Amino acid sequence: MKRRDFIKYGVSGLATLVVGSKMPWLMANPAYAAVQTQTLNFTITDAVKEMVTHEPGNNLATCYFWIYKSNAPNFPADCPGPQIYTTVGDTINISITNDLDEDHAFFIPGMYNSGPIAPGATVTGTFRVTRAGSYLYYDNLNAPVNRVMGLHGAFIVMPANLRGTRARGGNRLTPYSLPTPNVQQLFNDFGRAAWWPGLAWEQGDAAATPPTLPFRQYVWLLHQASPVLFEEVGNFTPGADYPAAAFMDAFIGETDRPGLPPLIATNTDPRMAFPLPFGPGIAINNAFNKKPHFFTICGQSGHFSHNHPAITPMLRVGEPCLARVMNAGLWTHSMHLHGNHFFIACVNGRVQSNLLWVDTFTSKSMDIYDMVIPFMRPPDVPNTRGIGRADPGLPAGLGATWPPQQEFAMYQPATGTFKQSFLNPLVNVDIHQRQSPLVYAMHDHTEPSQTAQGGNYNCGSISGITIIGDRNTPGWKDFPRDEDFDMMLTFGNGAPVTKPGGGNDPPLV
Ligand SMILES: [Cu+2]
Repeated sequence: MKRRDFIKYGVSGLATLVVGSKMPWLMANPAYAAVQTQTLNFTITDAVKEMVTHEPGNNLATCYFWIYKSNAPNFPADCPGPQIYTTVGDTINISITNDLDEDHAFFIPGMYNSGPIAPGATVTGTFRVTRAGSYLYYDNLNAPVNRVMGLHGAFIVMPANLRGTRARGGNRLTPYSLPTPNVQQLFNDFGRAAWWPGLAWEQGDAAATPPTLPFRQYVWLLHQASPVLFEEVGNFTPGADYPAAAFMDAFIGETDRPGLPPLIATNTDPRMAFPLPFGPGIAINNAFNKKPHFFTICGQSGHFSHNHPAITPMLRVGEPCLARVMNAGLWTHSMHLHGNHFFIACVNGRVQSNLLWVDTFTSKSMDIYDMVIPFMRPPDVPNTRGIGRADPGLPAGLGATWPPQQEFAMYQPATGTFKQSFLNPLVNVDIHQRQSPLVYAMHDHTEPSQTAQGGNYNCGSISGITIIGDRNTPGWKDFPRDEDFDMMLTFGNGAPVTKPGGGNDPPLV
């Protein structure tokens, strides 16, 4: 274990490498911190990352990782490695240096395999991108240890033909080189069919505030981390592989072993059981369980993923988007999105013929699926005529149910709820939160993933969708936003935001 880097947890752009010059829409979005390149110049190294929780005594929780670090461009160390966006037909040069003590590799299924890279060695190569879709790049040696230790990242391939992909005219772009007729129909219908008002997936709107980018897509790269087990692997005999079977048993095994802490869930972690001031406070020691303590999406969790504009789509009704879900870890997730059902367009490389329209889908270890989120008006808003149809309104005098005018002016808790500031105990702040825009969660029904270190509920694997406006309701293109929300939105879209009907929070008292 060398711990070359310390990674600070928090909101920053998702490090993104863009191969080629065909993705100006991606380069324009600062939430991705995208840099254009033809060469993946990585070092396989290690780092300690500050995690989402604090441990007793107010220490930062940390976790040790093995990582792919981009040298040129020089990106900050992080787990996962940088997102890589490419186009079919691109040629990519590779230079990978192994700076760790044992053999490692760089592997993209069906496209590139470095083979073992000895400690201190550098492997170079070139390969051509052949198939559109969502992929993981990862270290396939000593599986699954090296991958789960953090050596993985998202590899996204866009189709080469930007003018519709099923030959005959009028077809719109899908994310695939050979979409099934039903996938093609879905993407053709966005922005055209009466029930999908607004924009096609490939359409942007520069005049919107903030501007809407075309080809809206998000990566939800799922991972789980055990600071206890990962540190043990990092401290293992230099040059020797940590036994994979023992790693899996410690990480996801279900049997308790005599004399050892029960391997059930992270809430058996004695560090978190009775922290001061509720209990005696237990000193940090090495007897904690080796289960996952942290559950991340693109390396972030809780607030940091749910409010990250490159992870959680913040769009208007009529601005459909794609979320590419990939599970680099060993845990099974069951991910439930609120507000919209989504279409499962591709599962493990197979573009689907029968598009399931669901609100929950299961992701097992190494599963990759694409979900198309229509960004329709949430159908559970009372509506007797069907999805997207004109709203007959509430009983006399109560107005319409959509747009959600009640939420526009509602604060929860109510305005005037002052609490002592976390940052400055001498200051009270109004903690009210406007119920507009509309925030819907994606949470994982595999419940332990919703915590961190057995406590801190909602510091786990969450993202969601946020509906910031409506392209189909005259006069309500954008919903009111307060300035704290605009901070995120501006970060995610680059352009200064003029908020419609919003207001500043009251001054501190
Ligand atoms: Cu749910």
